[in-house]
Amino acid sequence: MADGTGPATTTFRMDGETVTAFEGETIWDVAKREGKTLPYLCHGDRTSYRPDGNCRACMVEIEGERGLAASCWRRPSEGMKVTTDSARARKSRALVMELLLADQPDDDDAHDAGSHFRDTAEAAGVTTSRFPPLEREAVPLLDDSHVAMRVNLDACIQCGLCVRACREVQVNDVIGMAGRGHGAYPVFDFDDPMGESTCVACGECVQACPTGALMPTSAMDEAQRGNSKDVDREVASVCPFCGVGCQVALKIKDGRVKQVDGIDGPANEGRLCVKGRFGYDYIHHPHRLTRPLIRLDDAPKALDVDPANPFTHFRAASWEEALDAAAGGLARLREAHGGEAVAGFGSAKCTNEEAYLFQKLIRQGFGHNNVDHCTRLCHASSVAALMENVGSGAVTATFNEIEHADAAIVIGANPAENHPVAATYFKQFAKRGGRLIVMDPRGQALKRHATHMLQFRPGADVALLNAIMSVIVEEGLYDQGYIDRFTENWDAEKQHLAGFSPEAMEPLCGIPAGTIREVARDFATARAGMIFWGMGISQHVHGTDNSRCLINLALMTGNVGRSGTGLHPLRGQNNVQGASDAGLIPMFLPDYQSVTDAAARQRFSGIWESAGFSDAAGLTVTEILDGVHAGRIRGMYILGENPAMSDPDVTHARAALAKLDHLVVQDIFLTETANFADVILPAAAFYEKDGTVTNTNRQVQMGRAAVSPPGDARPDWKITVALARRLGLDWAYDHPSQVFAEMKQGMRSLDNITWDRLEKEGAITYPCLSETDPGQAVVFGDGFPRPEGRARFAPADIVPPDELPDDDYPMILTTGRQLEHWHTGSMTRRSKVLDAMEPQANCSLHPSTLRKLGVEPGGMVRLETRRGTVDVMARTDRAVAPDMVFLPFAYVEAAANILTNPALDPFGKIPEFKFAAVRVTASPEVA
Ligand SMILES: Nc1nc2c(c(=O)[nH]1)N[C@H]1C(S)=C(S)[C@@H](COP(=O)(O)OP(=O)(O)OC[C@H]3O[C@@H](n4cnc5c(=O)[nH]c(N)nc54)[C@H](O)[C@@H]3O)O[C@H]1N2
Ligand SMILES: Nc1nc2c(c(=O)[nH]1)N[C@H]1C(S)=C(S)[C@@H](COP(=O)(O)OP(=O)(O)OC[C@H]3O[C@@H](n4cnc5c(=O)[nH]c(N)nc54)[C@H](O)[C@@H]3O)O[C@H]1N2
Ligand SMILES: [Mo]
Repeated sequence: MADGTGPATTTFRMDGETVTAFEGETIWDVAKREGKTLPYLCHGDRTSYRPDGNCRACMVEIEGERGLAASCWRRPSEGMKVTTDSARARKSRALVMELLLADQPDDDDAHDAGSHFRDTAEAAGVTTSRFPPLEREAVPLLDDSHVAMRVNLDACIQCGLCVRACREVQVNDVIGMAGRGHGAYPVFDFDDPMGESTCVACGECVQACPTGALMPTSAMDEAQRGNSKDVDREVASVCPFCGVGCQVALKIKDGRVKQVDGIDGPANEGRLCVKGRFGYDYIHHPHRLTRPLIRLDDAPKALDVDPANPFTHFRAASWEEALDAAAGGLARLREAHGGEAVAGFGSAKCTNEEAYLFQKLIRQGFGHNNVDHCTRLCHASSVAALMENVGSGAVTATFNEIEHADAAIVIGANPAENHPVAATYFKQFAKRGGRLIVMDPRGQALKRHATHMLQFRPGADVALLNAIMSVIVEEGLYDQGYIDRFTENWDAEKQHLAGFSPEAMEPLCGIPAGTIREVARDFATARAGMIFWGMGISQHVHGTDNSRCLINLALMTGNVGRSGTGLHPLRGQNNVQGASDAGLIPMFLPDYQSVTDAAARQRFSGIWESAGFSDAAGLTVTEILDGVHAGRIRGMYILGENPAMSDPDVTHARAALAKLDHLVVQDIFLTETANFADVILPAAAFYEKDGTVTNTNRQVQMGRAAVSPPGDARPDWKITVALARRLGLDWAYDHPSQVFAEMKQGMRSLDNITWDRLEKEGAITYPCLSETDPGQAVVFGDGFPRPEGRARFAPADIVPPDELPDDDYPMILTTGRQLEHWHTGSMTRRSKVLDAMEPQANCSLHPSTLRKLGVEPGGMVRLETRRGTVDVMARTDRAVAPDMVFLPFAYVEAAANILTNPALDPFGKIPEFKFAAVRVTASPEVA
């Protein structure tokens, strides 16, 4: 291994000393290990890019060889004598730098005065060049067509790193090289301006470029000058967007984030996507809440903010006054009507410590379990099925394990847009020859990489999956040994599947029986297979059944518990895994200990040194809002959630928020939800506070404050503590590390994981077996946390979607996400780059449907369901079936959830966001 831990293989001499190269190491690697820095340009310090030996910046002398050798490429052989610092080698390296420097802009005009290239030249003693610039073919110079990145090819040294960044690492295949030799230069697609190419703006090329030929716009001035070293400090943290949990280096200048680079976290290994790299600036937006706000007495509770002046219904208040008002209102309801009159929504965008404090506040302060968060709208059904049949709700293997798989299913998930860095690993897997099976009613970017793309009927997952499994039974492709050893209820499942032949299911799911058979064989005969899924599986009234089928499929093929196998629901929010683990769930205390278990309740009352709390499972997100309508719930504390946009049937949800006697909202912006608040508390954003978060891989990671919060905004945990004290709780925390230490007392999952270790190591996966174990990437190799260690087969029947199309509402509405926007848009619509890339509310329809409607692409359509009406711009998209319309839910002016169906899955209590009957017409002309 190149990290020096593999077996010793070769002994040779370097600069007169005897040294040992481990298997796979190059001369460059050994030199680095020996503390000699040899220059490099063609690889990223060997961490994310393999060397390709073409830049000749690292030449060394080998005794007995006429020419010099590229040390990054050459493997040592036994007894070889290498000189790294001979005059000849040094001269040759300096010459390479001098030739390259001849072509660069002058120092004063450097696009990146702090570039790796300039450092390398300087280290070689080269600051000027004696050579004239090389004659080049006409190379297009400045390309400023992209909002996030600038291309200045006069600084290009043809190292090819950007091409490899785009093709090998991110597998986007946008950048290529045009021209030859020294005249070569990178082009986007077929020589399009970058901004008009198919580039998805992951910025990997910018991160890889050693010269500043590719630079983030944010780090350059008008004259195309920049200096990546001109920063005050660099802070390592975790991206605040999705559950992948990419580690980032935040480069801070004058109290603001100037640039974000990916660093070597266990999930992302240096990679980022457009949101992580370019979407950070929402934290500096002028709309940030900077002072506590109190509603004006006569202000109506309605969603009627004037975007130009959103604060008209509120007045600024001091923290003292606002906290008194916030806690006083909740305490009065508690006194008058009992604790059950107050409920809470916590946040999966905040830290583990903040989630833990929030659920503790509701349970300890109000005595019940009516506390929930967005997991209810997300993977609640997946978790229900996993808890029931596997005994644990978390993933059984990290997504990075796909490296060791030879088949993988991605179903009801669109990772290229929603987990883009995970998608890079999936694409690399397919490129290496892995069988990638994508199942989604809508086309998507992974289609191009898939061995099979099954574009089946929405809502028909159980039919399709049962058909696949019936083939596996019929053809005897199941793993009897695994089934006997690790499972129960197989006979029932086997019999059940007899009724689901591919021929019988073909008309229901729309996939030819022959294809179903091929896919079944492809997956079942794999040595190691993984299953990834997302909202297309979970957000249905039969979401739990869908997930049960995926579990059945993994179990019957023996694909759990080994490297390259596993069940992986791709978790959504940056900290939805951690918030769930911390007990932000109405039926579970921290670590999924049931609230109905007296011993578990006692454990926490003991840790909290307080009286007990209710033994009844609490109400879920949608049930709490129903409780408001029913008059049972009169006050709420909502922290870092935007239910006025994210709940199904938001007209109903907004009416509930308006009906509350007392609503406390804690957010970083005046959201649609905050519009209904009595008191608004301004919180620090993620990059402004310390705390841990847990990603989809079960990796607990350290987030670190990089900048100060604006104005009087405070970290969420501090605000919750201040409220708790005013509610009569004896809380004394001065730092999140104390909260973490308390969490460890009640959570076995945090065994061997300490704050100190996280500060040093950045990330630890749970379960973690010892003080030195980085954590277990794959679990359940020796059985499941269920009776007798056995997972259970759970036969699932076909349940149709709740609201089928009919004459009045003849089409199907499906909702979801886009790459550039985050959920309800509160953050991403306030990011300059992301908002510029996707500025307008839109829906997607098949071209033939648009033609029938008589609407041009870009024209307006009207979408009507039984809940409401939305007018929105229509795009043409062949990925959408002719009888469907896809609508993202990020846009308040065309809010998807005005339309969605609130019908719930009976087990996970998740609404059917992915299916509603809709009527689509051309919008009436606007006057
Ligand atoms: N850019 C961006 N990234 C995000 C988010 C975001 O808002 N924006 N949100 C994060 C969160 S919290 C989450 S939960 C994840 C969600 O990530 P995903 O699960 O990928 O989310 P969606 O786009 O809602 O839906 C996924 C897919 O389900 C398909 N689908 C629809 N109906 C069905 C069906 O009946 N069966 C099947 N099999 N598939 C169907 C859709 O066509 C879509 O491609 O993304 C996370 N990442
Ligand atoms: N139609 C439709 N609806 C859906 C879905 C769908 O696919 N279709 N998906 C569902 C899913 S999977 C999910 S997860 C939910 C998401 O639903 P929500 O969680 O309600 O959506 P977000 O927009 O992520 O809301 C997070 C809020 O936290 C705030 N915030 C960000 N950082 C901080 C911080 O550090 N502190 C505080 N206090 N606040 C902060 C943001 O400004 C924002 O208001 O939406 C659900 N709704
Ligand atoms: Mo989610």
